[in-house]
Amino acid sequence: MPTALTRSGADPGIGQKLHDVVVIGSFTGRNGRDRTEIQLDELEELARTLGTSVVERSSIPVHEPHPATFFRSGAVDALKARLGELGRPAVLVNNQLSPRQQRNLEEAWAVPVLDRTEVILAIFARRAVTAEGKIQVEMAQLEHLLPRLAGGWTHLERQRGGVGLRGGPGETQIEVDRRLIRQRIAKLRRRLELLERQRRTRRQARSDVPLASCALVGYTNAGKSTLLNRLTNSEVLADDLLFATLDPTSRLLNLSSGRRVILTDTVGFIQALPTELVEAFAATLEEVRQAHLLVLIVDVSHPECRAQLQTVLDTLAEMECDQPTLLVANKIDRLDAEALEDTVAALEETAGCRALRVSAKAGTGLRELRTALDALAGRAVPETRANRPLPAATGDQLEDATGDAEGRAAS
Ligand SMILES: Nc1nc2c(ncn2[C@@H]2O[C@H](COP(=O)(O)OP(=O)(O)OP(=O)(O)O)[C@@H](O)[C@H]2O)c(=O)[nH]1
Ligand SMILES: [Mg+2]
Repeated sequence: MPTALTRSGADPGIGQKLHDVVVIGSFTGRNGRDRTEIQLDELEELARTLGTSVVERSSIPVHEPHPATFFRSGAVDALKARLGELGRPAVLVNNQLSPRQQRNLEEAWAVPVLDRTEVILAIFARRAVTAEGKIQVEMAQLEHLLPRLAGGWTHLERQRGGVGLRGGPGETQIEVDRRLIRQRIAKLRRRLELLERQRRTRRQARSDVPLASCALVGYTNAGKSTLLNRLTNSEVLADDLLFATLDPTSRLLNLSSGRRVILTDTVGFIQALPTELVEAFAATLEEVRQAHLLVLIVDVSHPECRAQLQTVLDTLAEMECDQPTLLVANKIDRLDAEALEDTVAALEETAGCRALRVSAKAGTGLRELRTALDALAGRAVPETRANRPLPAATGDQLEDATGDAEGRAAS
């Protein structure tokens, strides 16, 4: 069912609804064009994830962004005519637009214009399930909205019929809106801090039981949730959509030595993750930072898998994550032997380590993955009475009967 998209994404049903969209990107030089086309593929995927239908895409040469409209006036006029022919679909722009550029383009084209950050924010708003997830998304949206409140373009007015609480004499509606938004952000931050304290307590309770914790990380749609489900017989939502997972989910995984580890599925990474989101999702990302081990999953069948791996490595470096990491080349069922060799070699070169070949869907390579995890977990967390592996034979039996024994652990 195609769902409507609003500018903020927070209130589907209020504000402008988008069904058909045009995606636009800019490029400089010939090589730049190829890069832009790849990014537009991803923007189309994001649009599809939102339930909108992409009716056209175009890449426009931009040598120097125009301060007022990003694109040159010739291109703005040409697009205006084309948008008219297409029945005025909304426009998704791959570039980060300044509030002024965005406003001017909306006025020139008389259609909603969303930049990439807003598209991602709207998807996150759709996906958020837990209280923490919802607060994090709302905070990110308000942070994004704040600089965009300007004369004649107040989102609050448009979306919620204005806030209508004028303060002291001389305070304009925009100033009131800004003040109210700041207050709301402060309130959300306090609530988030409370939830973060609870999360910390849960994490503390887990670390009292000295089990190794392992976070599944990777580009969005790499197969993290599918792998978690496979390994622990769980039913976390796994779907061919970007950002199917927002909230971290943890499961207990029994390994064949009898050692147990806590496996946590996390939100996927994407290139140029909006800074508003990185800040708002600090608590969620903390799960990754705190894990003893990482399993870094790459979709080998994606044409951009090497660049995606690089994005994940860069993001982990920015987050100052330097835990022992297993590199997993996933979806090997989708490549022939030769292509697989080349791709895995390229990934290993990028990461500077060997990769395990896995198909989370078909269940290939999981034994090797479990063995590698087992060894790494043994090194990461010192053995105590509480976490000592059971004798191997018992461990095997456990593994055979893992079905319900594993799973449903700490969350
Ligand atoms: N062919 C094939 N498809 C796979 C494999 N692993 C996962 N998929 C598919 O890839 C898609 C994405 O899988 P998810 O497990 O949701 O990916 P994710 O990394 O959790 O994605 P986000 O939560 O959106 O970041 C789904 O349609 C899966 O069925 C695999 O080994 N082979
Ligand atoms: Mg997922």
